[in-house]
Amino acid sequence: MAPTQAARLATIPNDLQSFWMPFTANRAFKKAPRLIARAKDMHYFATDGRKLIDGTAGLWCCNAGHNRAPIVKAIQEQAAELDYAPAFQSGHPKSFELASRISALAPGDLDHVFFCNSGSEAVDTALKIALAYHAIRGEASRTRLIGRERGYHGVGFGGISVGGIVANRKLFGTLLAGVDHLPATYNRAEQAFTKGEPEWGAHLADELERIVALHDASTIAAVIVEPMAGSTGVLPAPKGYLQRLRKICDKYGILLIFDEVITGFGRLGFPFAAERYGVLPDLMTFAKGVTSGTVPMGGVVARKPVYDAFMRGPEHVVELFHGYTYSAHPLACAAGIATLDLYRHEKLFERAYQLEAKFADAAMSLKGLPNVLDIRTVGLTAGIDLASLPDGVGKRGYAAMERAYHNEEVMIRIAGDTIELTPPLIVSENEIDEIFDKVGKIIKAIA
Ligand code: PXG
Repeated sequence: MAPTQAARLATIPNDLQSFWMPFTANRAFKKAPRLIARAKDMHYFATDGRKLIDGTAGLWCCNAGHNRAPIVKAIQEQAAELDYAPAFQSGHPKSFELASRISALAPGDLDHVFFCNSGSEAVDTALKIALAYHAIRGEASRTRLIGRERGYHGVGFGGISVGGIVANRKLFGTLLAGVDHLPATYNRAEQAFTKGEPEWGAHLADELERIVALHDASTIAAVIVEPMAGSTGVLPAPKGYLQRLRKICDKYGILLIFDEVITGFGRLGFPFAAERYGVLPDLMTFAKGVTSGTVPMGGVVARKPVYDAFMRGPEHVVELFHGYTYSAHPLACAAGIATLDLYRHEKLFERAYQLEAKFADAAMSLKGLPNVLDIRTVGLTAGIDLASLPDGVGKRGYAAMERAYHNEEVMIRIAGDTIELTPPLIVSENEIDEIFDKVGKIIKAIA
């Protein structure tokens, strides 16, 4: 007999098979699950009660730490007051408040905020705004988008097209047409064991000149880069690189997009990396830290001239045919406002700035351990490259992650055989030492 509806709705907590987990080795995970039940401040608690220190702010998003009372309260109150309101042709006050707060925080005339629900959506939104911007100004031939090798811009078709990670691209067809890529900025021989921005590599921005010469500026809409490539192993921009990219974009009328999904909201000791580097992009994406990971939210901040270019024609007509059901969702807006308040009250961006040197020293203390090929740091972020095992790229990294969860009680991220550490900005000096001590033990154990 078929199960009743009630039986089908009942929870079946011990079945791991139904959930096709994202970016996860499903079979290995389901044999030895790494389950998390709750979290508080700097810690996760496993389902068996063990307390793990969070070395990664979730997935680079919980910048204020976990389950912070003011954010939780704001979300709870918002859910009780207004669960949902359409953002198309109507609005709720907190969406305007949060947009004003973000534009005040963003440098220069990055003054207009378009909301979506994730970093991937933010990237696709930014790319679409760039294309439409040129089209409405009568330069519809500017359709080409330029990304970068080793770039990560989420998993939408736009994002994987401009992104530069082969595994994220190779099975998904022809992607967007008319995309080209700058070379990655990482070179181990020139940059190994650099704290902060490497001296070597600014000249790689000049590759954009080569791309312009090949395609002609009249066909190029935008260049998108992460100021610090996070997902591919923490690759800070070389000194002067972003400045050079800005200059070349200006020379040819190409829009510059900074993907600040990771670097936004304090990760590099500033509200946005654009400020750290003194370079103003035309469009800037954000997500993750805007709500400290509590409610999904992403967005794009546009400079005034970009926004103004759209604000013409008959006033009853929609200016940009783009948006999501959950753009500016009330829960996300409430969470965002409370998160920005918390960042300000606890001076968490300044805290990240002040802890940067300590964090870099702690990371570099692992130099010389077995298989450590390079360590890179910037802000409260570190990437540690380990030599791959002869029988498979990523196997040593996987072993590190398993050991971290099961034995050392620390949450780490891996990208292949690179360990990434990006703790919440509330991390204390002692906790920085604790995290790197544990990672040191793991590296020795899997040697
Ligand atoms: N742009 C950048 C620069 C990102 O880092 C995205 C876009 C996409 O965001 P969403 O919200 O769609 O996932 C990201 C996401 C990791 C890791 O450990 C990094 C991300 C996501 C999950 C894991 O490297 N970055």
